[in-house]
Amino acid sequence: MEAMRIQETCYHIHSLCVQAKRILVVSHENCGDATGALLAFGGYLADLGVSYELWLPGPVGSTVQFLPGAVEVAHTTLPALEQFDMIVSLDAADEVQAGLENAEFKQWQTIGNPLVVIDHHYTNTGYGTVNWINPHAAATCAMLYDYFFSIKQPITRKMATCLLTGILTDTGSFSNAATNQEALSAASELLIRGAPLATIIRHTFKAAENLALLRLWGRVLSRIRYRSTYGMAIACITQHDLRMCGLTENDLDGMANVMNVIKDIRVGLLLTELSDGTIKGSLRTTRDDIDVAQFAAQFGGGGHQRAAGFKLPGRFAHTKQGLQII
Ligand SMILES: [Mn+2]
Repeated sequence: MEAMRIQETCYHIHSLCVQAKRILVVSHENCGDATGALLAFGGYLADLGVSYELWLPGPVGSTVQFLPGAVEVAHTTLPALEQFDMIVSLDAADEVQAGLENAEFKQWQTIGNPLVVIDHHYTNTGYGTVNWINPHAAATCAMLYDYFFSIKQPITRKMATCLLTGILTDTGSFSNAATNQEALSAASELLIRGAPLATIIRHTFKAAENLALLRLWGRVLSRIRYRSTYGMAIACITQHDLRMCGLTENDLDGMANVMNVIKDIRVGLLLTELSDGTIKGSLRTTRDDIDVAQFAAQFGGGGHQRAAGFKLPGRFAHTKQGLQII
């Protein structure tokens, strides 16, 4: 029954894509799954011959710039929405994450054009006119694999590369709890279609071999504090740290996973000071009995049970008590 419903949803989304004149595809910034899903969907629309534009609210992260088509992705201001009669939002739990929260978007929504949301965050607000939300999926890229399979869309080598990257990054190379049989099976099919596993791993998981990142890790790890009341380890990255290591915010994809290697903590929290005057909080846990998405929601954020995040206005300042958010 469930499989039937997914099949119907896929056909419905496919028919909307075929009928559209020009589609805007959006996702959230700095994540392998988001960028992978965006580019794979672009490959599919190109194959359909539908006019489209790919857009992210920020630049493509440095670890996924190798993906085919990454240079095509626009990331400055949101394109004028009047030129699109359909929007597809991938891997973004709400309009803000997708970068769609402006007044023009509110206006666009009143026209009644389709807004298709495909996502696996269980905190997804269902902000589309068509919502396909599967919190059991390992990655949005795993859902898109099902989508292409359902509508019998051939998956090219380029699309397979993008999809496998999303599955690998969201499952931490099949090491975290998001890993499931469907993800492994999809990965196996994507390898058959030519996805270069070794290349993807080299770009997305060997970042620590980069000397600048190792230096940053050194600074961050040396400052980790432990709050025994909450069983929480807290680390922070300041703009000063980034400057000292010659890095930018876009080099930090996957950094929060460092918190996962600490044994015997309940939650890891990485606070990153961003150049736009906000602090980004990234929460990780390896435990089944803790839901970090609920924690993030208290600060207006969201995510998954084991990985979530939020953003708050603020910056770090040195005080007598050490680094504090002001
Ligand atoms: Mn994802």
